[in-house]
Amino acid sequence: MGERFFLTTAIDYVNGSPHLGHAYEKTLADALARYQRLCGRSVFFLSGVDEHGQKVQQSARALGLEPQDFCDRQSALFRSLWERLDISFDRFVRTTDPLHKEAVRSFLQNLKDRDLLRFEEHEGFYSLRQEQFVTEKDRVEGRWPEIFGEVVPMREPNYFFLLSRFGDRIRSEIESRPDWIIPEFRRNELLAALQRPLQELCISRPRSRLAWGIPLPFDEQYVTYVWFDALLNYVSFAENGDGQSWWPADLQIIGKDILVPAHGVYWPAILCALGLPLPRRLLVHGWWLNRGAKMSKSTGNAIDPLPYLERYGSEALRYFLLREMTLGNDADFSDEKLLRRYQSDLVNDLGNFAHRSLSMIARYREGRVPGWIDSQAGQAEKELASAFDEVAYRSAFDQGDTSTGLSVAWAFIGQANRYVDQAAPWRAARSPDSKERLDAILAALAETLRRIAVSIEPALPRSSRKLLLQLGISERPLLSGASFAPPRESYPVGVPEPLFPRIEG
Ligand code: MET
Repeated sequence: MGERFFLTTAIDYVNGSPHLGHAYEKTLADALARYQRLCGRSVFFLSGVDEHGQKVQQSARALGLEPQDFCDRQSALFRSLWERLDISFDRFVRTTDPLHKEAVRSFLQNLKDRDLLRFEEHEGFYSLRQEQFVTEKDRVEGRWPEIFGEVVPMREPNYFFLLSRFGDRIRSEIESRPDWIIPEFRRNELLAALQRPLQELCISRPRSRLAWGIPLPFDEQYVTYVWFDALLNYVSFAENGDGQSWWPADLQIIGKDILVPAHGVYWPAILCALGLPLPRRLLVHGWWLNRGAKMSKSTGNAIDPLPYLERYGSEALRYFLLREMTLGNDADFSDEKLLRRYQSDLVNDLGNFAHRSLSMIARYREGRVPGWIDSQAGQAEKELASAFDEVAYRSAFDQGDTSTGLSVAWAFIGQANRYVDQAAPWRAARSPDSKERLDAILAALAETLRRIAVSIEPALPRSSRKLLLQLGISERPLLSGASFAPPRESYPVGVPEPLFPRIEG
């Protein structure tokens, strides 16, 4: 087994339907998981859903369902959508899994035994939407920020995790890790938030008010606060069939709305309290906007990925999301942009190159790629051989920057298409003395197609596989094999079939 790589995504609340934003995060994680596999690492990709809390309980009630039945139904919806998008997770988290519940209870007991929990009456305000206590300090210009939804006064005894004890520790941990958060401006945002003194974190909810949660092991009158329960999924599910924990994660992928405080403050503090290491890196992505506005269940403007999946196919939707979003920023989704990317990048650049290469091999050499002879390579072939900037490709994907990584792959595809135009195999085919020249061109084309197939794998796994199979390759691709090394023996290729059908706008 080679080097290991453990990556996680946020786990989505099941009280809504999966929208494009969820689909993006899972696709981003998938592309990075596939990239790591392409580098030869053994990867554990963890993703799933968050099933407890008030909102889930309310949504279930509204439909007249038991929360568990509602969760079963919703989880299946998320899972099957991820399967359609070819999300290659290794384990699918559901926080109602008995294994997770037991793990959460034992973590809580551990904190209790170590005097890191305090029981006290708290009087203050409660945000129904965020399911947490808020304080006067959270008001902005005298008003509660919109993300809190309705805020009501509340007085209630609860268990508090002594978060404030860990403030200095997490601040210095984060300060000592300059690359901990991608992109960097988010790290500054977190460090600024950590300048303020931390409030203790209420980790319980009385059962009288909320029944749907994990009961505290030492007081069955209370259930666990949903965020505390959810964050622990990353360690409770960190086992990947080998009996060992893969924690710490090499990469945790989350949206910008759950860095402060959930993953940037609570999570490191919980890990410190449990004596566990921090994740190696956090990647914080922006949002897909619908005509400039955040997609959300409450505003009813969420974009459903399904119609796009149906119209363009999973490959095109994946490609679009990975290519169009500049890492860390927000991006605007539109049907026109998707169509444009589809036509230009997939149909014209990639599809066309694959099709013309394979059909010329079929037409001129009856589907056999001529064996490569070094001495036949001219300047054009040498340039083509070095046209893939693997260093730039790797450094982009290592940073989670799929958009730059794919633009490197597409620069290569562009160069490959220009090579065909310049080498003009059709001309060589007409002249009987150009047999060797034509052999060299066709061998270079097949080899270029193979290298392209390898480089697109993280974003376009199906197309990559189709192309490799057409080239007679059934092994799992590796990036170490992406350099120019055409076989010296002739070999047969499959009949070309279009990868991306034309779609009328
Ligand atoms: N369920 C949360 C959300 O959707 C994420 C939890 S990640 C531990 O925002």
